[in-house]
Amino acid sequence: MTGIRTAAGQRGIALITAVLITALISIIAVAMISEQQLDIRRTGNILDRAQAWQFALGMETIALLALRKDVENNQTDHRMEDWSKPVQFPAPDGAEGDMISGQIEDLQGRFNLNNLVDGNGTIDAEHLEQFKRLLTQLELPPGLAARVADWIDLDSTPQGMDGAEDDEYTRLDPSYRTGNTLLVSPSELLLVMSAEEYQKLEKYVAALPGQEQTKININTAPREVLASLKYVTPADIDELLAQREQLEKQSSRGFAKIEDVLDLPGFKTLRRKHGKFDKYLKDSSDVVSNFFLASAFAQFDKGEVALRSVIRRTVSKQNKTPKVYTVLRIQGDY
Ligand SMILES: [Ca+2]
Ligand SMILES: [Ca+2]
Repeated sequence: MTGIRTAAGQRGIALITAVLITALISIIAVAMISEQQLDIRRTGNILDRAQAWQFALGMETIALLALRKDVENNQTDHRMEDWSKPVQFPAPDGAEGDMISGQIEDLQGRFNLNNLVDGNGTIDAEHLEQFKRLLTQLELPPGLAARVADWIDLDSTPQGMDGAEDDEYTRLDPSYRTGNTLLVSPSELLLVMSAEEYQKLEKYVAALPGQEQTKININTAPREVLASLKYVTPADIDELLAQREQLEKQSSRGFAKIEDVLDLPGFKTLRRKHGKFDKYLKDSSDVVSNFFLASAFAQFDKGEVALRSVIRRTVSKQNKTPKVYTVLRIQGDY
C-alpha cells in the first residue's frame, strides 16, 4: 500500500510541477509578448514622430522658398503677398485626418524687444518709451518695460523704480540670475512677468537676433503696435489703417513707401506740429521686412510636431543676391 501511495504521491507532485511550469511559461510568454507589443508601439511612435518632424522641416523649406521668391519679385512686404497665406494639405501616406499646415508671420510687424538696448548693451530711452506705450495699449502696467529692459541690458543696476535685476531674482525660490543679454525667444519674459501678463503681450513682441535696431513694418503691424509710435494719435492710426485696408482691397498691395504714409492728411498735420516727425517715422518704420516666423504643424498617425522657425532675409549690397535662411528653430511656442 505504502509503495503505491508513494508512487501516486510522486505522480501528483510531478503533475503539480508540470502545471506550475506550464503556468510559469505562459506567464513569461505573455509578458514577452506584451513587452514586444510595447516595443512595436514605441518604435511605431518614434517612426511616426520622425516622419512628422520631416514633414515640418519640409514645411520650413517651403517657407524659405516662398520668402526667397518674394524678395526676388518686389521690395515691399504686405499682407496680400503669397507668403502670408496659410497653407494646409493632407500628409502623404498618412491616415485620414493627418495634416501638414504652415503659416508665415512678419516678425517686424511686432515690437522687437531687443531694440530696448543699443549696441553697447545699455538701455535705449526712445524704445523704452515706445515699449511703455505698447504696454499701455494692451492694458498692461507700463512699469514692466523697465523690468524687461533690465533683463536685457548689460548692467546690474535696476532702471528707476520699476526695474529689476539680480537682487530681486536671487531672492526668489528657486532663485535665478538676470539674463543681461539679448533675448533669443520672447518666452524668456516668463521669468520677468506673470504668465497672464505674458499671454496678453506675446502676440505683439519679437526677439530678433543681432545688435542692429530693427524697424516696424507699417504694412503688417497691428493697431496696438502702430499706436506705440511716438506723436501719433488714435485718429492717425485709424486713418493709416483705413488707407492700408483700401490699398489691400483695391490694389492687393500695401504702402509702397513711408512717404505715402507721410502724405496722409493727419500725418501732414503731425509733420507741421513736430519738426522731427519725418525723420522719426523713417527711422522707426518701413514697408519691408527681414525677419519672419514660419510655423509648421505636422500630424502623422501618432506623431505630432509643432515647429517654429525664425527666418532671416538679407540682400548683399554688392551682388544683390538675396539670402534666406533659418536662424532659430523652436519646438512648441515661439
Ligand atoms: Ca514682399
Ligand atoms: Ca541688466
